[in-house]
Amino acid sequence: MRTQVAIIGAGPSGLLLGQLLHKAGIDAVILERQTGDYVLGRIRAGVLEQVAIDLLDEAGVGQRMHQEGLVHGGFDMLFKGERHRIDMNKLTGGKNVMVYGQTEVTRDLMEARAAAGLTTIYEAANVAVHDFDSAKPRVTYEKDGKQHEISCDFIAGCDGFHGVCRASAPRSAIKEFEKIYPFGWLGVLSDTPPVHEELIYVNSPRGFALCSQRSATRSRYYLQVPLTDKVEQWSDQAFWDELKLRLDPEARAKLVTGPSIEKSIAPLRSFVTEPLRFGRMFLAGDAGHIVPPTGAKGLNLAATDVKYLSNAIIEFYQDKSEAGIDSYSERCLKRIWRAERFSWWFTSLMHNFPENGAIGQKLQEAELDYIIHSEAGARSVAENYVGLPLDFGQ
Ligand code: RFL
Ligand code: PHB
Repeated sequence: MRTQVAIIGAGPSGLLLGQLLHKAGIDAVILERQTGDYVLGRIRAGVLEQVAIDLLDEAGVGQRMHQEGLVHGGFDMLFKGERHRIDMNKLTGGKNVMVYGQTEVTRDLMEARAAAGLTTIYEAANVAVHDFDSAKPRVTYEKDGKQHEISCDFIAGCDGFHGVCRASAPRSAIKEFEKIYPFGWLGVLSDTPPVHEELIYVNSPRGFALCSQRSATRSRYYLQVPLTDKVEQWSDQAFWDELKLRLDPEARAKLVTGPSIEKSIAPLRSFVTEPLRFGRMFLAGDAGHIVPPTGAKGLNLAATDVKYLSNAIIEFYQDKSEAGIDSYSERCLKRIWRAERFSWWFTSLMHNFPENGAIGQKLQEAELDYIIHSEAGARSVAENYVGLPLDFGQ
């Protein structure tokens, strides 16, 4: 088989890239290791920045998002038992975020791809990338016991943190930066009304908690837990009991509990690969970087990578220019490091680090107190949370 762009991975990065290339008349094939249902079953991101919203619109898949997504102009920070609102909208001159689950984004993209009759090969086993240091890259894979090969002009590594593309880059050409946090997030999804109309980020001496949501009837909650905890150890009742202990009295009284429909533990890490280009292979999204989820930046960063990558590939075919592909890595990395800094800082501020002792908790509370009483402090949080403008620092 021959295509212009072989995209590895049918997560949000790969699907969005496929859609944007299709709009520009560029042919792409997507190879995905899992089934479509498996991809849709992964409960992940919930918050979209304006940049991601605009891009989904550009890809022609924004209709349901605008109908069902919830526009949020602020969020609460809870510490020392009291809640304080960060009015993002006011502090950023009118910017908001949209609460719309990654599952829904993925579903919209999958449906658009199917409607356009574009090729996605699910359950592609042993995907391998070859000759990306030449003008004739190839991808091989197995499907239904048969070996297949795709020749292409470019390979887009949209295959997440555990993917094959980054792992295939020459070790001498790649630098990796990593921080692993000593805790994870235990997440529960439940068909219960959210405890509050906006998100609540909680700093408590018992550990971080987050009250998020997917709709007026579906909630998503998270608890900081030790990395040694196993999800089987956490009954629904134990989860709700612990969440209540981390909330303020009003939220505790209002919290509606119910059976979990999904429960999982995610480790937290900060990770960046440099560069994001290896000849004719590019990394985009979680394949190139991971942020801890505290700032809700992962999916949004993936969307900006894809925006830069699709523009670069379109420029290559339409204008016969390599300027975009040459600057792809550097452009993305600037934005990635800014989001890495914010996600690391927000994680450090909101979580319990037992190794920092009682003084650590007091210092976090003093910093939180500064943020909510200083317009400059609050604005800094707000402008990062809604997402820095694409031309920031240019
Ligand atoms: P994905 O979603 O991991 O998709 C990669 C796809 O590649 C496939 N794959 C392969 N296919 C073929 N051959 C191989 N060898 C392959 N290896 C892997 C995989 O099966 C998969 O389908 O990466 P992508 O597309 O770059 O998307 C990134 C986002 O998923 C991620 O950044 C976000 O989910 C992060 N994140 C959040 N981001 C936000 O912007 N806002 C949030 O509120 C937010 N909350 C979260 C999050 C991530 C979380 N977890 C579980 C890590 C909350 C959590 C709990
Ligand atoms: C979510 O709803 O899954 C979510 C929201 C905000 C975050 C992380 C995750 O910072």
